[in-house]
Amino acid sequence: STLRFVTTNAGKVREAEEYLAGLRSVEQFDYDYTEVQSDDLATIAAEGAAEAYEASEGDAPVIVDDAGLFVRDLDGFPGPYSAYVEDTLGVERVWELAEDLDDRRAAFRCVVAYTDGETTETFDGAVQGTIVAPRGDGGFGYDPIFEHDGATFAEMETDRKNALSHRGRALAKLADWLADGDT
Ligand code: ITT
Ligand code: NA
Repeated sequence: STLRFVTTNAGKVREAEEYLAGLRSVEQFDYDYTEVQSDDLATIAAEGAAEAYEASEGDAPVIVDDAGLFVRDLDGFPGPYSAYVEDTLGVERVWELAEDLDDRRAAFRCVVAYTDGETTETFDGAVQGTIVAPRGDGGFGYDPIFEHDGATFAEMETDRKNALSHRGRALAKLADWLADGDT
């Protein structure tokens, strides 16, 4: 069966397709849901999923993924504003802001919300890393400035990023939950 991934971001869809291969087929539903004002990714994702399910044909479950990059010594900036900051300042400028910090530790966080119109569930994931000067041309978004275990996410193949990443961890929980429901 099919899951509709509600997102404007094709990079997220590629990762979910690889992760859920064999369990569900994933198709992109390119719909820009309302991001409610909240600093809680789970609230944003769950409300987005409910709205998108209503806007969809309603014949397949939907998932929404809300993610962000949280730099510790910038008080969690850009956090829930990560998409806006990528579009306005850009990734290079976020690196320049972090460059002057003594401690450049950061985390990616992600919440995947699932709804089939009756049941709604959220699954979260996080990964710790360090902000570095941009390297690599894979991935998307902030991947070139996020280093984990000596490589940036933009230097990794999708399956390696998926095995470590915030999204991979959230998708693993979703996959377990879907597999339980199938048995
Ligand atoms: P949708 O809301 O349509 O899904 P988006 O790209 O706006 O697409 P988010 O609001 O979840 O998605 O993304 C917040 C920001 O974080 C955005 O700038 C993304 O590029 C970035 N981001 C999310 N996941 C990422 C990842 O795995 N690697 C690098 N950057 C990521
Ligand atoms: Na978004």
